[in-house]
Amino acid sequence: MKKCIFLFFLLIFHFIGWSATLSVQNNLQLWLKADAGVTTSGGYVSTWADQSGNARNASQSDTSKRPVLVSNAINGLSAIRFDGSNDGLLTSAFQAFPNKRGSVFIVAKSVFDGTTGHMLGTYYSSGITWQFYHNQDTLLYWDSVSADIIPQSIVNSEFKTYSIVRNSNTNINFYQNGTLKTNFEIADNQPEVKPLNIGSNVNHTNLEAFNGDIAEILIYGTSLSESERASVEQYLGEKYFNLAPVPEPSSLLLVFVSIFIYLYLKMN
Ligand SMILES: [Ca+2]
Repeated sequence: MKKCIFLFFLLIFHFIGWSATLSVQNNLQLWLKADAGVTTSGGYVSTWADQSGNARNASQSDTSKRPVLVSNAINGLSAIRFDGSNDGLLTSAFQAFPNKRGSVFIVAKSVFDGTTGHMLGTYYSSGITWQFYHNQDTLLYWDSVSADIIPQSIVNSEFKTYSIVRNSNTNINFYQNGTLKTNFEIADNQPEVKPLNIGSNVNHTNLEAFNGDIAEILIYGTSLSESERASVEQYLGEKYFNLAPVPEPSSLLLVFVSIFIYLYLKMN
């Protein structure tokens, strides 16, 4: 019985301390993850439900444009696969960069097919919009005013975490798997309130369909601090890339509680 109680506490410690949890949730505008909230029909994704609490669910009514839910795509977890032809999902309209600030995280795998692949953005035919897309191994930013390229930012057929932080009116920092790769200057603009296109420009004739998988997307309506950004990347790293967990203060407390209980039981 005493051993059972001890093991029970160890079990609690294990699940609280070592499961990947997202601790930074302030100003979270959109949170899509392929291991939750995916509605399929015949294997094709009709709705990818927003986990941020804002109900900005991504959906596709045209069955020929629905991506596929692939199980066991990365580290035993699911991902959404876009066919590079015409697949794309669309959210309700919102401002992804309020006051010209924002932080975007994407866990994705590109499969080079010789064409441009739109991963994420609000690209339309007119207005100030934004778009992150790739052309082979180069990630590009385009906002209808300014454009920039991040050379060799994409590795073919490999999942990576891409983090994009707009931390001033005119600067964007770009990180790959938690490492700063480059920063680049953009025009001092305010993107318009638009639905978010995922996987292709489903609202535009220039589809630029993305060929590859997306496992998770997080968009914050603020420029995250260095420690907040690192915390989000830690969560994604533990979940998808077997990054060693960093014990939180709460789990360290549980270790001491577990040891205390063990010693107490031993003495009695
Ligand atoms: Ca299709």
